[in-house]
Amino acid sequence: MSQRNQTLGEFIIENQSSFKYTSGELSRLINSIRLAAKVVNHEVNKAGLVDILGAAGDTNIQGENQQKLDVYANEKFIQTMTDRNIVCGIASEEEDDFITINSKDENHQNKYVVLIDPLDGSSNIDVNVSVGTIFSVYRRVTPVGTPVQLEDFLQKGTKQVAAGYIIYGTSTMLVYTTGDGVNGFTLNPAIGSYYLSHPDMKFPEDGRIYSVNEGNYIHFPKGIKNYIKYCQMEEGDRPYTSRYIGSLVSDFHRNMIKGGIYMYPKSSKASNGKLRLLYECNPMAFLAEQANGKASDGFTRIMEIEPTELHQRVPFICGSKNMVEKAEEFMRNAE
Ligand code: P6P
Repeated sequence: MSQRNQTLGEFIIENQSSFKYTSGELSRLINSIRLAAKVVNHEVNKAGLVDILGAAGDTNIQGENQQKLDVYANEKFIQTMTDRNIVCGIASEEEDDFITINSKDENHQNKYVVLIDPLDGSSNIDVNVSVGTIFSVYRRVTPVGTPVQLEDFLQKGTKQVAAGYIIYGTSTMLVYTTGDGVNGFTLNPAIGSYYLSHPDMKFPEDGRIYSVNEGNYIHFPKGIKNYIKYCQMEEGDRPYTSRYIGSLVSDFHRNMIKGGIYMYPKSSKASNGKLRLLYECNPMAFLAEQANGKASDGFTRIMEIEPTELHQRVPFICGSKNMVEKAEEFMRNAE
């Protein structure tokens, strides 16, 4: 049983035995993410003071301007996991292709791959709005000791062994699951330790918050339009409240605590939506389901979608179970 104010390190050790792949490697992986998050948090928190704002001048494979902090966060997470000889491969939103990491110890071959969005919502950085890091962990499927392959990354979300996010907000939190519930740890920046502040997090079955960019309303499918109008109706427990931060991690985190639904549907402008399946939707779906929530593309469970490309996008609806099921009902009825 986890105790409040337990440190993340104590929690990992106490729960390591409950993880079916007990080898300590996953614990070391979570620890490396914890360390990188502290380093990135330090930079995010002083972004306004140091010339680290603004685009790095390049654009990533998504065609999005790379903010310097995007590049910095990407480098820090990759370097931290590489230096600690924990994973055999990394895929990142900021990298066109996956990165192969050869073990430094021929007697120990690594078996995990990590997929990461190093700084999601980065367009919020220079307006001082919270941003986040999202990560997803799989066991490789190709032979241990051989170079990692694309198929090690193109696995269904149901195969994830761990997933989580760091939210750089009014406080910095690490929220993750290894398939045995969701726990949230808050960083005490004064001493650099994370403390278990949100044990066993759960989505309320229902909620009163809907999160969607209504600026795209006219481009949405009819089912989504009908669901948004349903949310706005004066009837029963509605109208709901619209809250959209423009940072998936922040909207998801608030909805998990208060109850709510987040939607990034497909549209006539984006035929598969905007969010990436492998390092945004799958990890958030794993967390949602572990917290009694739900995540689909409007018709199919996100974690059942068979990946075909590293940076593929999917429509994403995620949050309180009853709200997601109501949105799915509107999508089905509009077919
Ligand atoms: P839009 C950030 O770029 C992101 O990937 C999510 O964090 C966020 O919810 C969404 O895109 C915002 O996109 O098109 O509404 O600005």
